[in-house]
Amino acid sequence: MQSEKISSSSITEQTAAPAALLVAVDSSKTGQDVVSRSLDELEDLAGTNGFVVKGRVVQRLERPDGLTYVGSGKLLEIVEMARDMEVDYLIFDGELTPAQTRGIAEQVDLRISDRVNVILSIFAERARTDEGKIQVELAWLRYRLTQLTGRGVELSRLGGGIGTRGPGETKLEQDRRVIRKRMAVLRGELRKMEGRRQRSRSLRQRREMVTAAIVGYTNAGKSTLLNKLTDSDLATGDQLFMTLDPTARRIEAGDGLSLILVDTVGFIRDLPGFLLQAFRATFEEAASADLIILVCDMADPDAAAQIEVVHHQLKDLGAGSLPFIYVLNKMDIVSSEALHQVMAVLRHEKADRIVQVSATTGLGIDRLKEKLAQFVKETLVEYHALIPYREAGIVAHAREYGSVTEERYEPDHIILTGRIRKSRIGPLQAWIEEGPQRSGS
Ligand SMILES: Nc1nc2c(ncn2[C@@H]2O[C@H](COP(=O)(O)OP(=O)(O)OP(=O)(O)O)[C@@H](O)[C@H]2O)c(=O)[nH]1
Ligand SMILES: [Mg+2]
Repeated sequence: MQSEKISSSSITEQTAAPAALLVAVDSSKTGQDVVSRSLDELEDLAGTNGFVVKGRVVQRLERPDGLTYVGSGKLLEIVEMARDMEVDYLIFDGELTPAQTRGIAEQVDLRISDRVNVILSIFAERARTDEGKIQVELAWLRYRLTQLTGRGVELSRLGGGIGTRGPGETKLEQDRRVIRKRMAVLRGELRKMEGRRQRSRSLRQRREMVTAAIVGYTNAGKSTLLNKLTDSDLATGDQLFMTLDPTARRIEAGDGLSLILVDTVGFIRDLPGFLLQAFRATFEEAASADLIILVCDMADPDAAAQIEVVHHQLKDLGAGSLPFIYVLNKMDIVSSEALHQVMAVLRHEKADRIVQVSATTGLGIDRLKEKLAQFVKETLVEYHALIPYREAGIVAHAREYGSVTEERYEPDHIILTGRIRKSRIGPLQAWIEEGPQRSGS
């Protein structure tokens, strides 16, 4: 976010942070509770983005107005308020359409932003790796394009009949072309990076590594938990979207088995589609894991609703049917309301899939480690197989999806011993010694 520098001679309390007023619409559908929580969150987001929030305005409407979001009358009222509070920004709790952005700008002499813009700005500030930066830029461009498209339609109508071109339209077409070109370049670069990641993913599989993705709402304590589990020091903080780049760490699970833990980008309500799209590769990291560790912020009264948001978005990413472990984090400062509601949401889950921890005090961490070790053991099976030479291809399969500890070439078969993912045992099954198929032979 741009912010004016204060000169050293400045003696007022005025800070460089721009002041903002939050604006929301409360439709009968949403309800007051939901609106006020959404505004709490928007206030956090705005704070993370460097704004100082001076107040909130909620307008009851069936749905946001197509041109002014809150209606012209209300908008005038808001302008008055903003003047009294010395506010420079209005931040709308939603995604403004191009028509609304223009409609509001025509009536209001203030700077305008919305939830999507705020989230995008945070992402832009946070991205550290090349991949993260490219993803953010792609998201910006995709956003710009939707805004331009909307406007373009109207301008071309203004331009007259078919074949005539208004000057605005030509410029727009140029803009769009430039954007599309840049997007193509960025996509190409991303593909190269994804290729690299794919390779390291299959490397992990070949090395028999079971992977767990740590997912959850933003600020739930995912990175803190990963640090605690693996004695690392990834950046954490009481800010939204601290983590934008997935980081993997290895944890020993006993008996010489280990597990790869992957930290991920936090989820949030109304994550704009184009952002999800831009970060898809990152989120897919979670979808390709063997286990989802879903971290909940038990200090947040909204924890139960956050679990549902995460569930929903994971399902969209194709990770809905993976095995889950629910980690109820921040139990050192748990809100009893959150605990009550979360337990209600998880009532159908097996009790041994729920662990209460505190990633800062270490409470419950050993129990979680035990569960992870148990999961690794359940995921892999030990086998001892006699493979006929005509099936020698199975040896490569066994190497790909597990670890081979013994490989001996006897006159009439290959003796193979090792561990393999249960889900990949198929081709080996018939040749396992002491397995049901071989008993008696
Ligand atoms: N009291 C308490 N605070 C915690 C606990 N776990 C995490 N926190 C705090 O919660 C805040 C967020 O923690 P992070 O680990 O950055 O959260 P995250 O889920 O990685 O957040 P994003 O990367 O932004 O999505 C930090 O200020 C942590 O110190 C806990 O068990 N108890
Ligand atoms: Mg994090």
